[in-house]
Amino acid sequence: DLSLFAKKFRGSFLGVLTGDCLGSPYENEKLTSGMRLVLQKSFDTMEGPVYKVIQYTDDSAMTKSVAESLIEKKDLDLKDLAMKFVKSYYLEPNRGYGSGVVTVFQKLRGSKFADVLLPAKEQFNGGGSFGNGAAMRVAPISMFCYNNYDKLIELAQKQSLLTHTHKIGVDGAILQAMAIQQSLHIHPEEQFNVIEFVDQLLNKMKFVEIDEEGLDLIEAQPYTAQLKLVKNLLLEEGDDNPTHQKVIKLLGNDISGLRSVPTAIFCFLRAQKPISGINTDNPYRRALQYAISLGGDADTIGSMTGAIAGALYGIDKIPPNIIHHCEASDEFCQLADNLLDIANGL
Ligand code: 8NA
Ligand code: MG
Ligand code: MG
Ligand code: MG
Repeated sequence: DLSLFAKKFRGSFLGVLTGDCLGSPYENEKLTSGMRLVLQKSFDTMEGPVYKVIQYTDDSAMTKSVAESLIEKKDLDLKDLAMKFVKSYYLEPNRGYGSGVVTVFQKLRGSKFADVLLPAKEQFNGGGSFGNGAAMRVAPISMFCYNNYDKLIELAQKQSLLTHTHKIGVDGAILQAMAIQQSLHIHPEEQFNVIEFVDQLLNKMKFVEIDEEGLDLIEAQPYTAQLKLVKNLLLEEGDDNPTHQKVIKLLGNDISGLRSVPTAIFCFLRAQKPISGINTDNPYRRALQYAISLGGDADTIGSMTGAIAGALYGIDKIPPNIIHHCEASDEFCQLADNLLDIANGL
């Protein structure tokens, strides 16, 4: 029998994988209500016998590297992680990486990893990437630091700097890491308050989003502002509220950290209650299907939602056939188990 945390670690890892795999066919799509019906049918099919295995993309590939490096080095070793990212990219370059991050991989390899932090700093004329790439791969950090909040913040930030140095890219990873850690510490049978979940994140982000002056940001505390919107949207009543259109307009569904990480947190929390057009009793599936139904960066938002939801519910609540429809699911289970051993200092 697996321990509670073993189930939760597996759940979060398989959350990353299932969200990525099931979301990838919808990446860059704007879903009509007809397509959301197709999505419902496709999820129904995925809960049935395995008839095909869906490939994972960059989200899972990079998460896998983070996990493997933490397991091997028993700590965050930036040079080792940079080498693992680059090796994984050159072995399988067609996993759907962001167009900017490929430049980082080329420079890392070209410079023989002389200064692993330099290529990321040079991105976008020195501004750094604000993409969600550092957030989408952060789940193993939440697990490695599941009992240590200060270390969680430190390592979530550090691992970001290999590819994303823009404050939006880094803080998105920190926020996603916090959300996963919070979920790990909620009992799956517990009735928890979704507003309190957001309030806890708001209290923590207050201390992360300081000293923003001088940055060319619309808001001084942009993630805090988005989390307040998440709260307001969660307070709306009715199965068909808020509308997809409203969520996409206010929270976003794109490749930036700012307009995808709070969206994933919202999807996870909104799915605690029924959502019209999503016919399932399983809250994990509801969260995943809802996240993907928003379209846009569907694999990454699906994957981040899956990581948070899986950390709460654990692997027992993820429909087994959905797991088996995804490439490398056994390997992801094994990584979760190994990471728990490392996190517990074994
Ligand atoms: P990234 O660092 O390359 O950023 C992604 C994109 O965001 C860049 O290519 C730019 O277009 C834009 N961007 C980021 N920072 C800036 C900036 N400072 N100024 C102007 N533009 C900027 O990649 P990432 O690792 O953050 O990945 C983010 C997303 O890209 C993920 O969803 C990932 O899956 C991937 N993606 C791939 C496809 C695809 O077609 N395969 C489609 C969408 C997203
Ligand atoms: Mg992807
Ligand atoms: Mg990744
Ligand atoms: Mg994506």
